[in-house]
Amino acid sequence: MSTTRHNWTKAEILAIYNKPLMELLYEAASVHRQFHDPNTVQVSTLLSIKTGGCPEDCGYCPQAARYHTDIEGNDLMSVQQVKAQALRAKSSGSSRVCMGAAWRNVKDGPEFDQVLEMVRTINKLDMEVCCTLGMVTENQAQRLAEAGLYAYNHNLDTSEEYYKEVISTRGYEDRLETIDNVRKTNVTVCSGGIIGMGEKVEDRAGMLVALSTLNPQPESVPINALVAVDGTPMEEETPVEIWEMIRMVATTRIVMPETQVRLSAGRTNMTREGQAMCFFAGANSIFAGDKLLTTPNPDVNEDMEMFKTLGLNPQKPFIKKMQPETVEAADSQFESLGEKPRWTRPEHKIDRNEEAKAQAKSRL
Ligand code: SAM
Ligand code: DTB
Ligand code: SF4
Repeated sequence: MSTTRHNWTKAEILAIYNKPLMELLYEAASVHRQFHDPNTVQVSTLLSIKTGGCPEDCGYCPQAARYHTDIEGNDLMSVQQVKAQALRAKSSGSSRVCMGAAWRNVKDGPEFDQVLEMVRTINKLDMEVCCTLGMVTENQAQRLAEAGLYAYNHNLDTSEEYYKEVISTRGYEDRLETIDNVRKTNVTVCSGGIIGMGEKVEDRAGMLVALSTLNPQPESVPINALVAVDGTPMEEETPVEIWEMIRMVATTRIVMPETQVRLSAGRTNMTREGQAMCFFAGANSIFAGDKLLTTPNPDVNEDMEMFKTLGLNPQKPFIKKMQPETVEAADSQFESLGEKPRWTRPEHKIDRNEEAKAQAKSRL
């Protein structure tokens, strides 16, 4: 019987986070060994299938159209381009491809049909397929599942309270509803967040309450360190210290023992020793490839050298859950409903988001 708890309180999580480091590490590493092979790390490759020009105002994101950043925008990639990239990722040792689109939400139509075809194509390469496309309805999640999607990434990013200081164009409840829609299908849930956005430790604990009290808990939880990109409202945030990352990973491991904890954005600022401590603390997944979505990531060869030094092995695909079957478009049970879902738009004022937007305008 699973001993995983779904009733963690903020006070309990804060007490774990703030333990003396050696105790925290020992406890997290012990939990890790109970549920996972400590020498296996899952490797995912990110692929930005539609870059930039996003209508949202997420204060951390270089892809939001309203801020002036140096990224190069791109329309939706072709299925052939995606297939070529997936094959490259496979040959470099990745078991999963995670396709990201700078969309607020999925819209039924030819572009979504094209994404479904990408999912079918990658699943047929015997790789785990993940998508992160913004908010989805239940029908859209079912269509992704039918195409052979293994995981859907949709981050809560931070606590419900601090979320209001980061994004004004959508609400926390939309994020939770999307996760719930994915949960109604056979697709696994990937949801985590970012540290280093100016939030308090209480907000980090608040996010872990929100994630750990989901039942079932997400199958994977990415922990990102903010990549502070020039032109975004968070450009001046000081980088998180490695100790904060280690504490966050360890706490996540303790409250979500079965989940795959992903050491995500921010690894270019971490030493090998720092990353090793994160693996010891329970991280058992990374994003590999020289690029995340739009920002740099360590070189694949460097990562493979690090794995060798630490005696880590990349995880094979479909170890945790069976490979889903792919239903061809012509045999689909779920037709496009042409839905126009009303996701919320709180539109409250966030000063630093407004300032970054005004600065971008003044540069035009
Ligand atoms: N547009 C979709 C959405 O927001 O759900 C999917 C793509 S979005 C880029 C996926 C996630 O990337 C965000 O939820 C956020 O957690 C992470 N992210 C974006 N910009 C980041 C940054 N500068 N540093 C760290 N993580 C970031
Ligand atoms: C996640 O939690 N981190 C990834 C993935 N899920 C989609 C994205 C990180 C993006 C970092 C900023 C960028 O490269 O644009
Ligand atoms: Fe758009 Fe996603 Fe970036 Fe927010 S995080 S601006 S929704 S791409």
